[in-house]
Amino acid sequence: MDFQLNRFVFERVLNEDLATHSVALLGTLRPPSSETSYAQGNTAIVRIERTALPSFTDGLIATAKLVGNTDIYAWMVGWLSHSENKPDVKINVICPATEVHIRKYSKQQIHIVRETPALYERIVRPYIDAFPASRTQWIEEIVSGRSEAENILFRSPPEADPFGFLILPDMKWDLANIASLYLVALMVLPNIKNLRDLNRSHLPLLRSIRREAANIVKKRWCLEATELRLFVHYQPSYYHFHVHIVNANHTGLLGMTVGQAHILDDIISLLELDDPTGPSIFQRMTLSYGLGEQHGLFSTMKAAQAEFQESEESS
Ligand code: M7G
Repeated sequence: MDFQLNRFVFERVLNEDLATHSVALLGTLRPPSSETSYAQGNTAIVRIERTALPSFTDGLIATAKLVGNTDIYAWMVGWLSHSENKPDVKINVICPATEVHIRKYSKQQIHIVRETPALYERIVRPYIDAFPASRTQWIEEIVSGRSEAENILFRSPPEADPFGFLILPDMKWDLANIASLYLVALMVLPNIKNLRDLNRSHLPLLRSIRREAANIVKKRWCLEATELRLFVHYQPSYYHFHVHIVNANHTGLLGMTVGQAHILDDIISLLELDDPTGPSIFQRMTLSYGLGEQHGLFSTMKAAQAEFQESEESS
């Protein structure tokens, strides 16, 4: 095929995939000269995909603009060359980064582990309790109004306590592109640490997060409630209850992996069906999820998996 990109006449976007940074365009190919024409038609599809960034980016970013910052975290957009166009990259900076951050962002193999309620009590709860308060200082900064105050989209009234929450843009979002809209609902108080702590008494809170998230995106960005994917991570990075609120079409994100992301609607439904008298379903069930080899829970949880193999072999 004789093809030069400058002969492509754009007609419409067929698809845009934010996860692979690719776009598929439909158009036509102008013939090289007025005399020639294409016997079999000139409809053309052009798919453009961003190539991998060089591993050493020093000097690569020509300009960067701060989007937001809280505590040790800052996020910005950047341009690879000096231009007025949309930014080329999104940049996150953590400084000073802790050992936990370094491990989280290092390349690693994932293993699926099963966490029974007994393993939660023996291994996971002590792990969570050992985190210093500084780990969630950024949440304290936001809740107290010292950071990101201008970005708060919803704050529940004081009478909502102890189940008050606020909704604001997540630092994963560039605040510009609705296709990648990403908000987070953060509990005001640190009394719910994770999925395992949820019980039927939290149903009004969870329904209220679902309702307010839908109200906000409708009012601000004209998105329907059905265009949102609300989910909770287990294991999360931060043990202070929060809900991820993401454009339903923004798929393929790492944090949406099966096992890690629990859709809020299912959590609500499980609690609605739960036995109101005993311990909650999330205290009784075995939860399975992927753990990277660098995760602080990895060695103990991996060693504990041998117990399952033994009981399966004997049954
Ligand atoms: P998570 O499930 O604990 O961990 O979610 P993850 O980072 O592995 O997804 C915490 C969520 O809070 C994530 O979506 C973060 O991007 C977001 N987040 C983290 N920090 C430190 C900030 C922050 O300082 N500001 C805002 N707005 N969001 C944050």
